[in-house]
Amino acid sequence: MLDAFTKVVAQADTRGEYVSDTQIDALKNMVAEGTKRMDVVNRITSNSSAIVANAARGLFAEQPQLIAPGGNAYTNRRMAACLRDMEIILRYVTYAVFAGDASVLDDRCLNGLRETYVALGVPGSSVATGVSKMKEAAIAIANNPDGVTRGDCNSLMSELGSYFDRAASAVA
Ligand code: PEB
Repeated sequence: MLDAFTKVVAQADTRGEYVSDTQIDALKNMVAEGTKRMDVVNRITSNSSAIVANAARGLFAEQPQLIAPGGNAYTNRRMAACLRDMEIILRYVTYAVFAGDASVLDDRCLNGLRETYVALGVPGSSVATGVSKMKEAAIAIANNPDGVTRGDCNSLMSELGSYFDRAASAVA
């Protein structure tokens, strides 16, 4: 598992080089802008139940076959497993934003997830739809200007979005 700093070190070490000025500048910027990142993690974390529940509701409204008899979220056991999976994915996305690096998400959550869903007969494309609904909700919450000092959050929001996209495309 890497973060933005250890990744730069690992890459430099592979080439046998010192950390470059460009990389130092990028990391300096990340530190300077660090409060925004922590705010994003905090906001998503404290709204995680609503993000998961609303995304699941939206998914089942669009794909009612999932909750119909025989569907992949039919019976409370499968419904619980589905909500839990979405919560797990959201949690790993918050770790990736926190670390500024996708490797924790890749290694501990997404690696082999598609194969798991194939083996279980769970439709990966439906999971991907649920993840993209969490993406919309999480960005709306993280990018809400109320109650914070207004700043430019565009690159942070696109980074956040990219982790959800990564999760969705890993299972779709
Ligand atoms: C991945 N999900 C399920 C299982 C596993 C995962 C390993 C099998 C074991 C179990 O049932 O608990 N576990 C999960 C994950 C990590 C992990 C992400 C990462 C670290 O360790 N059903 C739907 C939706 C979708 C869904 C499309 C969006 O209709 C999910 C939610 N996952 C779902 C369901 C099951 C499951 C298991 C229904 C149960 C399948 C079954 O037993 O029939």
